[in-house]
Amino acid sequence: MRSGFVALAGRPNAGKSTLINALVNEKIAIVSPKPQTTRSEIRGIVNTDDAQIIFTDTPGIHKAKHRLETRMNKEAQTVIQGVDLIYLVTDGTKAYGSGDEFVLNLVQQAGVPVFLIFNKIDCLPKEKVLKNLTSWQSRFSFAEFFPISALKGEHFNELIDTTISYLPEGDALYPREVISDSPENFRIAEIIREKILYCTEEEVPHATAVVIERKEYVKDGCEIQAMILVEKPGQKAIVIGKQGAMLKKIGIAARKDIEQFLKCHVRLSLFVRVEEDWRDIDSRITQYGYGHTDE
Ligand SMILES: Nc1nc2c(ncn2[C@@H]2O[C@H](COP(=O)(O)OP(=O)(O)OP(=O)(O)O)[C@@H](O)[C@H]2O)c(=O)[nH]1
Ligand SMILES: [Mg+2]
Repeated sequence: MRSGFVALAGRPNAGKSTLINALVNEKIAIVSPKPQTTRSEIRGIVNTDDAQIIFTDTPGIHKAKHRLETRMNKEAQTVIQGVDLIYLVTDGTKAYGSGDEFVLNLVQQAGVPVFLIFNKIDCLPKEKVLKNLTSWQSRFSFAEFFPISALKGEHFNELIDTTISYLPEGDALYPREVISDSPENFRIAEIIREKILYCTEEEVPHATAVVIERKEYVKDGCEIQAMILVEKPGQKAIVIGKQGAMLKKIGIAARKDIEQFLKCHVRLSLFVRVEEDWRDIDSRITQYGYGHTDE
């Protein structure tokens, strides 16, 4: 039996969360076209007959502007330092840049094997894939290269088998039925945040936090009350929309996904509150459950 930890690290928007969802075959991490979607580590567990792989999705590493972002980067760096193997996930459609170099340096410091996961190849002709891969090859002695499409989710058997061959001998750390250890309320809050990421633009999605204030299972389903925190009154107006239209749209989309997740009927009430500059207030960031905490 082999078991071990694998970090999915890389720049924002590379497809790390899409990949972890595909690997565990369940949507455990939210995904969006906007960078900095993931704010905290998310574990996903894959079991085979003779192995257990504990994958950890991490926030995309980027130049931080707020305390929240510094803590997101720290979260990724802390995860990288504690694993047996790293998947450096990269968007194959983008040219190698200084952001990649920064991430590569961090990954190198971990001193464990690194797989280059060259993602989004469904968007690239084969010749381009080879050309872009070559430009990565010279920069670091990657243990393995895997050109993939996390979105299409095909050909993961070889990736899983090779990954297991790099893990140490050891017992399973999680019971076989556990796919993720994220708390239920966090997953629900994240689903709501994902809908906000899709429905709003510019600074609004990044300035948003979601907290579950009440959740009660009743005989015909589940009643949930969630608070959406934003930083400015103008952002609150946008999230609520004209006559509440935006909040309604977010609520309908979120409820559908939460019902699928909880497998029961859901009554979802959303509220919006301004919490000025929360992204620079440590106690708030901790309270909302984002980023690395030193405590
Ligand atoms: N075409 C294509 N799009 C992809 C693929 N993988 C991910 N995407 C898209 O890329 C965008 C970002 O995906 P995420 O999985 O949220 O990326 P991430 O690396 O987790 O991003 P952060 O959480 O911000 O660090 C989404 O719009 C995905 O649908 C892929 O293989 N092909
Ligand atoms: Mg992500």
